Amino acid sequence: MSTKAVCVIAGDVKGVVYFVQNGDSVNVTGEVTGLAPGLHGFHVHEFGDNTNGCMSAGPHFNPKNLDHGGPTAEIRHAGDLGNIEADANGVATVSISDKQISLVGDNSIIGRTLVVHADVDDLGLGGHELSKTTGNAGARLGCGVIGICKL
Ligand SMILES: [Cu+2]
Ligand SMILES: [Zn+2]
Repeated sequence: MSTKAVCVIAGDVKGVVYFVQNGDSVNVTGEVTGLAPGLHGFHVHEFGDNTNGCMSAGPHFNPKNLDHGGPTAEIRHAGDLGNIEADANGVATVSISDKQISLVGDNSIIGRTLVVHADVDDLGLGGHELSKTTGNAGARLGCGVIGICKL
């Protein structure tokens, strides 16, 4: 049983994000650089496949087959971690605690892909045709596969 994972984000933006299982929560911490200032959608996507860049990571990780939502919504994809916010220097500090993702069991995100988007995730509330599937978060700027890391 692994309780710690890491993702190296590559692409038009760069970053390193750690995942640590803490009881029934996962603490997500790290930094992403090279972003435009402001909010950017931040999700775990279904597949750990980057053969065609971030596109082959597939849709949001959604083991319960629900609509897209915000991280605190009851109806959401497991992979819906909301937004990260980049400062004026384009640096986003990640600090999230989430109970829908896990590093063990059916909702494990090990071997899946973490994606950072160009645009804000509307958390399912934007009324756009994509709001209920992707939050209309736009292009995939960077991504990486979530892998087991040393404790
Ligand atoms: Cu995404
Ligand atoms: Zn989603």
